[in-house]
Amino acid sequence: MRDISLARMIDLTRIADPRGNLTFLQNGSAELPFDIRRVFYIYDVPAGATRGGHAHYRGEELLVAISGSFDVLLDDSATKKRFTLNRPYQALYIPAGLWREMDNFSSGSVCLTLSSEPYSEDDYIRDYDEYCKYQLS
Ligand code: T46
Repeated sequence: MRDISLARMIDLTRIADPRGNLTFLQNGSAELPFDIRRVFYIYDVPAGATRGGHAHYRGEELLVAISGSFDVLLDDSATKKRFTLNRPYQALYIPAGLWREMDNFSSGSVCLTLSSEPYSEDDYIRDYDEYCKYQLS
């Protein structure tokens, strides 16, 4: 059973500056739970759209709302927890094995995702019933 309590918000380093603030992430930093092997971002999300609807067998992720806001609903088949991401200096850590759905994207929002794995469709569970069986295995 992969437990939802392992998911958490992480405060990232923020370098405040009158010219504008700066946040960085690099492998080896204490705040990073894994080494980054892939980066992708989701943008131009239409109002009312929902994304996600899957779990990963191996992939761990950090999600950051680098612009705007959106919600992430995590589910371990026993417990659900909703997180609102709306700060570019906060990341949601999603360990492997949790079901996730994303909604409430604000206009102009951008979801930056850092992943511990390269892309592979084999790492996805996209059927919720299958996911619940996996959680019992
Ligand atoms: C996740 C959430 C937060 C690729 O070819 N390479 C990639 O690295 C990714 C992420 C996706 N794709 C392809 C696979 C699909 O044909 O892009 C298409 C859309 O992917 P998907 O429907 O999985 O997108 P989301 O927004 O539902 O989920 C994505 C990530 O897939 C997932 O890992 O946790 O963002």
